[in-house]
Amino acid sequence: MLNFVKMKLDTLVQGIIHKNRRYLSRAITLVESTHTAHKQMAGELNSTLTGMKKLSHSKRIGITGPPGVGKSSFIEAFGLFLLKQNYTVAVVAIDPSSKISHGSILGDKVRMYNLSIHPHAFVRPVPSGSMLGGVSLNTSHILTILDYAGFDFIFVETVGVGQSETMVYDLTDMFIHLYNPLSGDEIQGIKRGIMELSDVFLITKCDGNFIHEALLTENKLRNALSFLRPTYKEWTTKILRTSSVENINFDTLLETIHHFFSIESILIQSKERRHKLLEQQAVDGIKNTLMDILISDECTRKEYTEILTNLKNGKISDYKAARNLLDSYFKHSIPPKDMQQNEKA
Ligand SMILES: Nc1nc2c(ncn2[C@@H]2O[C@H](COP(=O)(O)OP(=O)(O)O)[C@@H](O)[C@H]2O)c(=O)[nH]1
Ligand SMILES: [Mg+2]
Repeated sequence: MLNFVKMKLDTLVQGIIHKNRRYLSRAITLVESTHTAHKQMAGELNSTLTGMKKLSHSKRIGITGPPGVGKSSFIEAFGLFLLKQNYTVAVVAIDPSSKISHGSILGDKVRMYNLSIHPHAFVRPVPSGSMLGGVSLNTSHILTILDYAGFDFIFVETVGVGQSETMVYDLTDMFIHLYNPLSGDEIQGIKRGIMELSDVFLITKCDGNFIHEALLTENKLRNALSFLRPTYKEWTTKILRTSSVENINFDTLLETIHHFFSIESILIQSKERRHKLLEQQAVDGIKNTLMDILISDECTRKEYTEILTNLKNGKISDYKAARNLLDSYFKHSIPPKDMQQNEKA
C-alpha cells in the first residue's frame, strides 16, 4: 500500500505549487486510489487547493479525434513547440491501454517521451477503466491539481470513442478535433454533436503523400461546418492543416488559441459548463456514498438483493424500494462510528 497517509498535506501542496513532478505524481496517484484513507486525503487536498488563491490561469485544451489520427503525436510536437517558447505544459492522456499496478501507472508514455522528460512538462496517462463516472471525477481532480501547479497549458487527450469526449469537453475550455487527411468521404458520417462542440479542427499528417488529400478534406469539412450551428456566437470554428512531423501551422494555431482565450464571454461559458458537471459529480458522490453506507450493514445488504429483484420484476416501485432499504437499515444498524462522533460534536 502506498504510504501517503504519513505524508503531510502541506508538503504535498508545496510540491504541487512548485510543479515538482514527484509530488504531482503522488498527488494524482492519491486521487486515483480507491483506498479509504487515500480518498479522504485526496478530498482534503482538493479542498485545500480550491481554497487557495490562484495566481495563474491554465489554458485547458481537450484533444479529440479517432484512434490513430495523431493525437499523442500532436500533443508531443506542439507541447515541445510551446516549451521552446518558455511555456509550461501538462498532459493528461486518458488511455484505455494503461493500467494501475501496485500503485504505478503502466501507460504508453513512450509516445510522448521527449515531452515527458522535459523539466517544464508533466505527462500523465489516466487509465480509462470501466467506470466512466470514476474517470470523470478523478480527471476533474487531476485537472484541479495541474491548475494549481500553474501550468500554462493543460492538454487532455481523449480516447477518441464513446462518452469520454463530452466529459473532456465539459472539463476543458477549448476543444480541438483532430481529423485524418484521408477521411474526406466520411465527413457525413461523423457525429454531429462532437463536430458542433469543436472549436478548432486540425487536419493531421499534412506532410509527404497526404498533402493533396488534406486539401480536399479541408474543403469538404469547411462545407460540412457551414451547415452546423456554432457553439458560441463569438467564435467561428477554425480549420487548420498541420503536421506533427514538420510542425506545420503551429504558429497560427498558437495565435488561434490565444485569440480564443482572449474572449472573456467564452471562458465564462466554459466555467459554467464545468460547474454544472462538478455539481452533478457532487450529487452523484453523495448518492453513491449514501448507498455505500446503507449496504455497509450486512442485513441491509442481504435485503437489498431481494429489494432489487422485486424492483426489477415490477413488484414494487422505486419509492417503495428506497423506503424498504431505509427501514431495513434503521432496523438493523447503528450509525457508523464517525457519524456518531460528528453528532456529538
Ligand atoms: N506522417 C505523419 N504521421 C503522423 C503524424 N502524426 C501522427 N502520425 C502517425 O500516426 C500514427 C498514430 O499516431 P498517434 O499519435 O499515436 O495517434 P492517436 O491514437 O490519435 O494518439 C503513428 O504511427 C504516428 O507516427 C504526422 O503529423 N505525420
Ligand atoms: Mg494516443
